[in-house]
Amino acid sequence: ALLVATGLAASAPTALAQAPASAYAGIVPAPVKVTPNASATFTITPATRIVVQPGVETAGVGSYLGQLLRRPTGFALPVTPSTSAQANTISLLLTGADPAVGEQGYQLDTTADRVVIRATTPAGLFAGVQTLRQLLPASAESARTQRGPWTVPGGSVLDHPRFGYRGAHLDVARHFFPVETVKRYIDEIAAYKINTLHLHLTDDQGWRIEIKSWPKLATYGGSTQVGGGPGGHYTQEQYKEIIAHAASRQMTVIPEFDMPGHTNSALASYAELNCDGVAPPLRTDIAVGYSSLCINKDITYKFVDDVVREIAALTPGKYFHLGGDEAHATSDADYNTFMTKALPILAKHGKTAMGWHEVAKAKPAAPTSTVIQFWDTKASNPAVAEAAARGNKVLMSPANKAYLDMKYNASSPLGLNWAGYIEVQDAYNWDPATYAQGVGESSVFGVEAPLWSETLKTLADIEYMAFPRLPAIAELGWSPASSHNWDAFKQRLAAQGPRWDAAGINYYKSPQVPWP
Ligand code: TNX
Repeated sequence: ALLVATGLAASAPTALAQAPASAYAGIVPAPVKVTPNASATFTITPATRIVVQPGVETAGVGSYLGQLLRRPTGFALPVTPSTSAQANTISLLLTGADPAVGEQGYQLDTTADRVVIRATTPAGLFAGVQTLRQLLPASAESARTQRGPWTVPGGSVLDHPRFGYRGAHLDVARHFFPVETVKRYIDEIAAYKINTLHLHLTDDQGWRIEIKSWPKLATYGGSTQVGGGPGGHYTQEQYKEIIAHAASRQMTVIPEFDMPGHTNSALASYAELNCDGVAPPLRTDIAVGYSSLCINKDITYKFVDDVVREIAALTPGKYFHLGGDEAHATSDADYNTFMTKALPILAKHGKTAMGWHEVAKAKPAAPTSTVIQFWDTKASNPAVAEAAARGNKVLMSPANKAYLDMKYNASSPLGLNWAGYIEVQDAYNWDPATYAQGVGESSVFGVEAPLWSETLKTLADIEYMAFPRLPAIAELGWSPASSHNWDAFKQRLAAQGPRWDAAGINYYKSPQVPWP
């Protein structure tokens, strides 16, 4: 049955095409429970208001929803505080939600005269708003005024995530991306209920954030990038701006400072950080595994302390990522020494450590609070399994499934292929709770889709690699394991295409997906 059975149907075929009858069947990530009611349709009109509960907490989500809908509709959509839902409103309430929604879920009920989203937290309301977006016609994603009608098919959704952590990682070190690009990526991935942005802020080719006690890190260490371009860095004010923008999208930022390897940009900036006291040249190639901090110099730990202290003070989130990957120029003994000294520095500054899975091999073992990020291409990684057995949580980012920088196929114009080609179905067809041996559901912290930027220079490049694979990873993180089904997913994904077209997102039109 067509849910947009309005009088305009005959004269407005595009509106019809943009609002599929099965809007509830096209939601990504798939909700836990959906109950469409084909006999009711709510329509946003010039008189529609957004209701938020009095107090600041829901107001932020209400004003975000207003910003989203004002541009395509051209309506005023005032945000008004009230304690209850009313006619011709979209209401965001922190009362009355089914307890099953937990801390991040929501309930969304659409009847002929109102839409009500209920949750126990602003994050839950925000997730409900993302589902509401996908029930509107695709033209609701346009930055310019469209004609509507702005219908929301009647029905109810009860929804909550499988994993509390659903992340995306962005490498701003190999190529630097300006604040506006990062903000836009945040907006795009928030639509798929990603709640964490892991920013890879330093690597051999560039140091991308101001450290006031070591100023040359950014001004010199950030002055180039892969291929020799001018690079760049964020001031601390700009970093705060990124964090604030992420927070407005209910997203937490995790800063990564990759150590002790992947540190050429720091070593090039300060000669005293090198064991031989000689600064190497800046690097613009894409080799890995050749650089190491000098493990036996005291100044190394002064450097780590200063960086962690300055960044921890600006970072509201609990986690701080210390990298730890591919330290091929650091001996095992030195790696152990480094982690033994560096991990307590994070704790001293109030942060909990995350590290790439090499950290699982450190001796003595990293504290069980350390989150291990699995990036292997093999399911068997004994050190990670042992860490899980000790009680460490594991963040799942297998490189041959979740790496958004891998090419889709041999003719992909962007990307690398060291972990293989990853078509959309490959990105989707794995289970975070059974993929790594010895890492069961209760050990899984969540899922994350890394995007390394050796070959990526622009927002359009980022979008092309992330869409449609990021929504596939997002669904693995959010939707119940029982809903996992490629044939159903590819249909849901197809329904996103017109939204990305309307939003101007540059996506890969995979032949595996039946785009409309
Ligand atoms: C491996 S995976 C790396 C990165 C590269 C990436 C490229 C990991 C923890 N390290 O340094 O950018 O491959 O795909």
